[in-house]
Amino acid sequence: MNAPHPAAARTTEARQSLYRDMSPHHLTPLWEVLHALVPPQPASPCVPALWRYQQIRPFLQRAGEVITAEEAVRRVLILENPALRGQSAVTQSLYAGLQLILPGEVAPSHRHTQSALRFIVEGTGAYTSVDGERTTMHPGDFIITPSWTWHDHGNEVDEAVVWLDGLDIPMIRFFDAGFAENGSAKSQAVTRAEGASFARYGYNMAPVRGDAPFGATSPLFSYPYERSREALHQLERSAPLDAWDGYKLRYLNPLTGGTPMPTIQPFLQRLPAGFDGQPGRQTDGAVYSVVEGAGTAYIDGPAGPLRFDVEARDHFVVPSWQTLRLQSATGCVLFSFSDRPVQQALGIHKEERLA
Ligand code: 1HN
Repeated sequence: MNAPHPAAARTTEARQSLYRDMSPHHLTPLWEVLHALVPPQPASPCVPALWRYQQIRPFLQRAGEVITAEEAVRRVLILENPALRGQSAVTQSLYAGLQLILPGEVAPSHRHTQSALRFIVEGTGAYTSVDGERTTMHPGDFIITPSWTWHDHGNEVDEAVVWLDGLDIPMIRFFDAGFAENGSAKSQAVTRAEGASFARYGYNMAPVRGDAPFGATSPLFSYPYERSREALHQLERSAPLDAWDGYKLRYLNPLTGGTPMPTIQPFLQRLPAGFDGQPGRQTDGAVYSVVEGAGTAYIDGPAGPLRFDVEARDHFVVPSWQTLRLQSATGCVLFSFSDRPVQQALGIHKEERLA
């Protein structure tokens, strides 16, 4: 190798000496990091990951043996992105976990700035209370805990109930904007009949007077699977199949037609038997919960192509801007959620349909 030109060597030395001298003053040269700061395209540190229910269910069982829901406050196994261990994050902006509540247990009342969704994975009959109203959980129900609303969960039936929690924890942490407090009672007082929110907002109608009770969040806090599944079923009979998504619907806030939660958009989709989807990518990384049936997710990113063969109750994450292709030989239903509403509010959401 040739020795560096003396002039070049002097320049390098002068630069290094500048960096060294100014570093104690908390100064960094942009030109050394510019490329990484504004990459030509998204370069998520996240990796695709799969949690097979059959493999992880025993850990939930063991969690149920070593700690009560009350002691834990929330007995949850966090689905951590393998590339973000220790950060309680499934993507850079989202948190996901599987929560277990056993017969007779209560997860005590509290509230926080962070918004939560629940997607019921196993068991029927536990309840969640939100703002004085209980709702009973059934597999496939999508339930919202709006920001800063009191919420507690309980199980008064004789089977274990497990659900997927999706929260905007990393986003709120990023903004340093989170508050939380504990309720004075273990379970909040019930002040409205079960179904009161559905009666007002669940039939494509809304009260003539009154404001949105939860601000930017949907006033409908339970979206029963029976209804959403029926919507997909009717869609399948009447609408053309989308070559990328199959039949895919977004849950909506009935008062606005927009996202039910300001920070998270949930979706439900059906891949009919024999579906062989086209590849696509989006800037919103997404968490998937397999509701019914089985299928295959092909995810292609910087780490190379991956294939996840999934079945009901499995969960997987697709990072931002990695290519996803879905297949199902026998048909399946998928629930998913992402930070799309935030990206759309910022005008940065991007989708690319490849073929
Ligand atoms: C929370 O309040 C729940 O209410 C679940 O069930 C998971 C993760 C972090 C912070 C709060 C719940 C949570 C959480």
